[in-house]
Amino acid sequence: MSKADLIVGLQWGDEGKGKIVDHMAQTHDYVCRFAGGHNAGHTIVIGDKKYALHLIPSGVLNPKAKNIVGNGVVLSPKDFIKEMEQFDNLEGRLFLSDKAHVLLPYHALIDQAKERLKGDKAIGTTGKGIGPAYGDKIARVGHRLGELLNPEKLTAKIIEFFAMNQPIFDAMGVEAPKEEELLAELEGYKAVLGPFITDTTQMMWEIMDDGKKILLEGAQGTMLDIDHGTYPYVTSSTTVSAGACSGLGINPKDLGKVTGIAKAYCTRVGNGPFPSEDFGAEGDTLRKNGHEFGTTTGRPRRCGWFDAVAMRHAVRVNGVDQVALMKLDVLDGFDEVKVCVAYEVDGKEIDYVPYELDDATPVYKSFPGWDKTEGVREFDALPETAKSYILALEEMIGTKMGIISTSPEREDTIIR
Ligand code: 2SA
Ligand code: MG
Repeated sequence: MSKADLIVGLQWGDEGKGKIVDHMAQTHDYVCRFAGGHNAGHTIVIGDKKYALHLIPSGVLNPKAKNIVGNGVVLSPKDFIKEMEQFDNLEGRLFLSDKAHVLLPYHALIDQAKERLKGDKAIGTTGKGIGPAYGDKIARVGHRLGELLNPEKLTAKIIEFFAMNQPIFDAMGVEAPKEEELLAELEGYKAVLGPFITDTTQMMWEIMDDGKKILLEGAQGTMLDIDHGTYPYVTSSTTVSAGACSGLGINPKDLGKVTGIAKAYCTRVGNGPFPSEDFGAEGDTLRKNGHEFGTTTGRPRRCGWFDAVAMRHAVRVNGVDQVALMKLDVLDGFDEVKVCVAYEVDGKEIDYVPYELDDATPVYKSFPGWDKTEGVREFDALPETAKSYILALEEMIGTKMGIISTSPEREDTIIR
């Protein structure tokens, strides 16, 4: 019987999970996605080839690994098929849950329409239709991948759904799909995806019973979690470790080592509170040095300092065993580095994440900067002030920084 190791984002996404998942995927038999959709995304460069992964698990780049997309995911057949085209050896290595919900083009149209209608209250979504697809699931009017195996029946259900809700769609300027076009589209999806659709819940139980090494790949981050993030400026899935259980059909006792991924500073894309955001030159330097532009949407990311308050919250919610601290090298060259160690809310200093972060102002502690950590592969070889920074972060969040990344290269990683 094996337990599944887990990787989760501890901030607002984009923490650099891709580098760690790719590294760990080399030593696991199965890599499984449990939440989110193609709003996730990271680029992997191997030799002279670049792969864009949004929903196919990162094990796809390890020929010996198999990949499971669990029931907690919302899957866009159109985008998934496009992503599959980068690989030619997926038979027998890729398994899609028959209970995963289908994200169709109209979900993206609804997402974009709702964001337009919200004006300055927009969430700043990726516009991929994630919220509307999960919305249909929760409202029990969604469609599951297993239904794709009967395109005629699914077409009839979708056409009926639009007919019943036409006034709402008219108000949003979303046109109903034409029946014949929709049928042809769904038949095309079935032809490609049909062979990969299976009961992945049973499969998870079997591979755990067989003692296989399993890696669960989180998407987005804790502060985007539908319950524990900065609601409503969140995504629509359970991005924290508990989501791996509901999103794959395994129980909490099946979870093994939880590795939380965090940047040595902090970013977020889209709207919503970000207490340690820096609006000045230092934020610009972080964006420039960190190449902080969204993988999925290309949007410039909002940049700021490491938030130890939100990190303590994330470490506890996820049950993190070790933190992988990413992009330490982006802080090279700063005279001083700041850490948000508390929030001031209504004139009071608090050290926890309150109901709302909108009015939280950061209380900073400053640390002496350093010249260069880029490419360092041993902890003891780091500049003294960089070591002090890391040890201080460990102290503040009460968790070991077992992995420290000092560049995008696989080898530039300190393991402690
Ligand atoms: P949505 O499209 O409904 O999920 O958007 C809701 C909010 O969640 C934010 N969001 C993200 N923010 C950062 N990174 C995202 N994806 C990463 C990428 C990958 C990852 O690099 O693409 O970290 O897994 C991501 N996805 C959603 C979005 O900006 C809204 O604020
Ligand atoms: Mg990313």
